[in-house]
Amino acid sequence: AAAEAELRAAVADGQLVLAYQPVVSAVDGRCTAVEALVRWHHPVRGLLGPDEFLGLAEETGAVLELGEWVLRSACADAAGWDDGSTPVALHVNASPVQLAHPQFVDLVRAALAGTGLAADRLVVEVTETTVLDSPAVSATLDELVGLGVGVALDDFGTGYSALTTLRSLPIGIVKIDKSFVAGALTRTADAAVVEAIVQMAGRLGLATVAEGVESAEQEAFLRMAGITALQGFRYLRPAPVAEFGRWLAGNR
Ligand code: G
Ligand code: G
Ligand code: NA
Ligand code: MN
Repeated sequence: AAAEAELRAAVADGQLVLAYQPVVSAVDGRCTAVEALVRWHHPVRGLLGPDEFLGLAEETGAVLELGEWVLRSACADAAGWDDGSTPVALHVNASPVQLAHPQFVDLVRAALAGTGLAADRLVVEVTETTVLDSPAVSATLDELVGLGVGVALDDFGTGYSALTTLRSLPIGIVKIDKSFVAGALTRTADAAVVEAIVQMAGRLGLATVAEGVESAEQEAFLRMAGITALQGFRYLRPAPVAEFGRWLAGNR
């Protein structure tokens, strides 16, 4: 309970910050999107990553306030990157608890209206487990798509229901989990999985993003496989908003 109170206070007291990591086109290397990743500047423990507090946030429901803060802050930042000619989509992660909340769509609508970000600039990232767990999630995703918001399936390949999920939900983007990218050059099975996902997604009319790209060799393999876009330390590590803004100015 102490930890929960501490987390809720962190949201209210401005201890959360966002890091931004770009997604670049596999065709020309230009930035097409950016993912917002939350961190907690803890007054005593220092900078914490999501793995250190999202579990607690989910269990306690504090993830609702946290998620609202992330949405509003990221949409406000993204509205500031609009240069009128080279659109950059904003990817925001949504946890199972957030997606299952009856007010989630209202929250998204309010964040867009409050910041002036166009709905078609926003993409909500969901995981396969999220999608599996709740039947109501499907209706929520349909509503988001109705607004013009995109849906990306995160960490693809690590869950159970990959194929049926892609067919039955309004997903536009598949993000291939970084574990497959990490193994693609050395393990035949990982390379085969990447190639199969890209081909299947292509047949379904979905875009593909490879996560965790670190080397030129990985990038070359992914391009050969027909990937749409790339994300990883090779392009930029998740960066504070000002640093991402400077990087974006030279890469759009
Ligand atoms: O960079 P990194 O350690 O931030 O990301 C770890 C995990 O935390 C990723 O799986 C990412 O999807 C998740 N994550 C990052 N930011 C958020 C957020 O704002 N909300 C939710 N629900 N998950 C996030
Ligand atoms: O699950 P989600 O994909 O949203 O998580 C993104 C996580 O992957 C974050 O923790 C982020 O810091 C990390 N990440 C981003 N790019 C790379 C990369 O090139 N290599 C590795 N190992 N991790 C990465
Ligand atoms: Na993500
Ligand atoms: Mn992922």
